[in-house]
Amino acid sequence: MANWSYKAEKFDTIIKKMEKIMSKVVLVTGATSGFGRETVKMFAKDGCKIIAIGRREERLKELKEELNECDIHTISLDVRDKKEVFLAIENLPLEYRNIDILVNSAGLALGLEKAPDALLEDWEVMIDTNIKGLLYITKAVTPIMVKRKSGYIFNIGSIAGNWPYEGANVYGSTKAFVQQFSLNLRTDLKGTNIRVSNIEPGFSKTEFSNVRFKGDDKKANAIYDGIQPLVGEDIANLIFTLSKLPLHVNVNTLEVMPIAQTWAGFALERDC
Ligand code: NDP
Ligand code: 8X3
Repeated sequence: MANWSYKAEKFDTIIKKMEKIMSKVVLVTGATSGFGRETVKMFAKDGCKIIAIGRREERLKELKEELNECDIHTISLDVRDKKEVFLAIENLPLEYRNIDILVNSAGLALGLEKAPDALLEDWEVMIDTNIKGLLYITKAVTPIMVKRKSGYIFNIGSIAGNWPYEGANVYGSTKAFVQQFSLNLRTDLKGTNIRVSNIEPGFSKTEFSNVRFKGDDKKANAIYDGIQPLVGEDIANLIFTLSKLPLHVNVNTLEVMPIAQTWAGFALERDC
């Protein structure tokens, strides 16, 4: 009897080891907050091995502690640092190297001033993060997927990439880039089995507005008064669901808004 339970235990250990080897590797940027953080949690709880990237070390530590049963490799990294991005991917621990899913969530908006009053420095930070940072990560990770002829890249675009609104100027333009890049990337990856989806969320409650209003939390919180926004979990859930679709199905773009949000229409200025 004792011998049987010993054998069953050993079998269980082997199965667990196999599951670990077989489990998917998911790399998430922007893992310290909002959509990225919830995406990490969802995939980690599904048994995936996670590479979580963000600048705030304390947040990464907290995430690792919260998911202490899961396999999480954290990297404190500024996606604008080209050299560091490539080094980080090159030096991944062996068991995290075969990245199956990439979620490019790191990004931000800075300011809501109209173009003439906006700060050029804010524009530069948005371009460097939302466009160049996303490109560095994608360029570093894609060859791994191409080599294995499999993978899924999720880019987080925005409704702001589709619809202009006052003060969105460069932020919206960076997201229009992300949309067009996603479509072109998919075109270039024809024949590799790599899927690419551009997720385009609308009004959502994360730390996005706190960052946009540069730490003015009162102003940031006020915009959610009386409105039920999307939350990080909603977007994580969509990413997770798409990742489970049959391998021959590619959702190119997915625009999603809370039910409370619609369009404002065109504006006309009379006698100008
Ligand atoms: P959050 O502010 O909650 O999260 C942004 C994440 O991006 C943080 O983890 C932050 O980490 C990371 N990040 C920002 N800059 C850098 C950088 N230079 N290097 C590495 N990481 C960086 O906002 P959201 O979760 O809402 O935003 C995620 C994405 O979703 C963004 O691309 C945003 O534009 C987009 N989006 C947001 C919407 C919203 O209304 N919330 C709607 C549509 C799209 P850290 O500061 O630790 O580096
Ligand atoms: C964020 C959504 O509408 O605030 O990308 O720009 S919006």
